[in-house]
Amino acid sequence: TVPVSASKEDIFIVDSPNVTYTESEIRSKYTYRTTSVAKGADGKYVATPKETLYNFKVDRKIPKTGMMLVGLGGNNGSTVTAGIIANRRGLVWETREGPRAANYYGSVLMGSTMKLGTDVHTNQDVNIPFHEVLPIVHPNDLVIGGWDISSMDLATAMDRAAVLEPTLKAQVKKEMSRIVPLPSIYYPDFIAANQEDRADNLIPGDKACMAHVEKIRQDIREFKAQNNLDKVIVQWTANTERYADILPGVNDTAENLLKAIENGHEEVSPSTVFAVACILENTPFINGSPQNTFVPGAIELAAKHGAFIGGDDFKSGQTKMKSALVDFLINAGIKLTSIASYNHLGNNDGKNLSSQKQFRSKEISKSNVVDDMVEANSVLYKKGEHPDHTVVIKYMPAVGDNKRALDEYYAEIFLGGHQTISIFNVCEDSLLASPLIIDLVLVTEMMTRIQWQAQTSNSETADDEFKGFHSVLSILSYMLKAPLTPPGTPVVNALAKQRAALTNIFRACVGLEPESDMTLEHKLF
Ligand code: NAI
Ligand code: DG6
Repeated sequence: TVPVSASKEDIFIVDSPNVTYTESEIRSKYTYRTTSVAKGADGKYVATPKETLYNFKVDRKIPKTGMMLVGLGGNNGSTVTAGIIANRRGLVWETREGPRAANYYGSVLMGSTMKLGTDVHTNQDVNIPFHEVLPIVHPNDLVIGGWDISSMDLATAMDRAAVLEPTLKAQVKKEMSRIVPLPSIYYPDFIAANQEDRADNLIPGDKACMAHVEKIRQDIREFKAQNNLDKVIVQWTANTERYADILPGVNDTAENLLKAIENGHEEVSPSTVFAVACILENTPFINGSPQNTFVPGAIELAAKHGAFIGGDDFKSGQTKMKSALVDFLINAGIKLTSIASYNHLGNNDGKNLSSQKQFRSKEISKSNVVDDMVEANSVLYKKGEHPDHTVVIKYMPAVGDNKRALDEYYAEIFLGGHQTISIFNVCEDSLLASPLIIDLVLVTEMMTRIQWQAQTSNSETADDEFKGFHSVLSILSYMLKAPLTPPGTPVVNALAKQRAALTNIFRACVGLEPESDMTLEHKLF
C-alpha cells in the first residue's frame, strides 16, 4: 500500500519508514555516506567508509514571499520583473520569428528535471521537474520591489535597458510603470564616475552611517507589511563596486564593522551597508555582483545572527560554460594550458566596467573559477602549476545587452599534441541573468524552511535541537561565479558538482538517496 501524503499538490511521495509527512512538515532520517581518508606511517592512504545520521525537517507551508532587488531599475532588475509579470499573466507576443510565450528557460528550478527513480514496470527513468521535489515558492507569486539610485519607473527603465521585444513591453508597460524604485544609498567612490548622471534617487548622505542601515531595514519592514508578506529575500543586482580594502579594526570583525558604519568610515561600501541591514533584519541577502561585499566582519555578523547570505556574482554565460568545459577537459585527462576570455558588451554594466577598479572586481571573480579542478588533478598539474588565464572586458555601446564572449581553450593532448577549442557566445546578458535571480531567491527561501539535527542513538530528539544550515549558503554556488562558502571550507567551482550538491541536498530532505548514475539495474541481469 502506498501512504497518502498530506498535500494534494505533491506529485510524488516517498514510501519509506525513514520519511514521514504531516500537514505542516516532511521529516526524513537520512544516512550521509562519505569516505574518511588518513595517510598511514607507510605513506599509504587508508580510506574508511563513514556514515553520519541526520534528521531533516522541511516546513511545507509555502510563504508569501517578496523579492527586493538593489538595482531594480537596471537591465537585470527590469528584465526579471517584466519576465515574472509575463509568466504570471501567461503572455504571448509576436516576434519576427512568430509568437513567443512566457517561460522560465534558464532557471534550474523551473526549467530542469531530476531523476526520481526507475519505473517498477518498464525499468525506465522517471524524471520530475526540479521544482516539484520540495514545496518551493512559485516565481509567479513573488512580490517584487527594491531600490535604485535612478528614479526611473520600471516601464521607462525597461525601454532604457533595450532587452525585450516591443510587443512584450507593450503588454507589461502599465504594470511596470507602477513600480518605482525606492531611493537608495550612493557613495560615488564605489562605482564608476560614469554612473553619476543616473543618481537622482538618493537617501541623503555619501558615506556609510547607521541611519542608512536603519532606513533600509525600515524599507524592508514596510514592504513586508504593505504586501502582507511572510518573508523577503534581498538581492544585489546593482552596479559592480570596487573592492573595499580589508582593514584591521574597520571591517575585519562584526563589532568593528558596526563601529566603522557608526563612524562613517569611507571603506564601507553601499553593498556592505545593505548586507548589514539585511543581516540585522534577519532577511537573507545575496550578492549578484563580484565585489567583496562580504568583508570578514559581515560574514561574522551573519553567523552571529544566523542570517543567510550568499554570493558572489551571477554566473550566467561565459563562466558557466567555463566551469563545465574545464571540468570536462581536466576530468578527461586533457591538460588545459591556457584560457583566453574576451568579452565586449554595450549595456550599462559594460559602461561601469570600463572603469579600471570596477573591472578589477569582475576580473577577479571571472579568473578564479577553475582553481579547484586544476588542484584536484595531481596527474596533470604539479603543485602550484596552473593554466594561463586572461580575462578582457571591453565596452562597445553598439551591441547593447547582446554580450559577445569569445573564449579560446588551449590544451595539451596525447604525445605533445594540442587541442584548441574556440567558443563564440552571443546572447542578451540580462535574459541569462534573470532566471538566476529567480533561482537564487527560490533556493534561499527554501533553505529558510529546512532544518537538521544530528541523529543520536536515542534518536527521537526534541524539536528545539533542530537548527538551520550555516549562514553562508554555499548551496547557491551553481548560480554564482565566485561562490562564498563558510569560512575555512573549500570552494567548488565545477558545475556538475555544484548541481549535484543542490540536487542531492534537496533529495536528502525527502529521504532520497543521491542521484546515482551507476544504473546497475541496467547492467547486472
Ligand atoms: P545595470 O547597470 O543595468 O543595473 C544596475 C542598476 O543598479 C542601475 O539601474 C543603477 O542605477 C543601480 N545602482 C547602482 N548603484 C546602486 C545602489 N547603491 N543602490 C541601488 N541601485 C544602484 O546592470 P545589470 O546589467 O542589471 O547588472 C547588474 C549587476 O549584475 C552588475 O554588477 C553586473 O556585473 C552583475 N552581473 C550581471 C550579469 C548579467 O548577465 N547580466 C551576470 C553577472 C553579474
Ligand atoms: C562582461 O563580462 C560583463 C559581466 O557583467 C558579465 O556579463 C557577467 O558577469 C556574466 O559573466 P559570465 O562570465 O557569467 O557570462
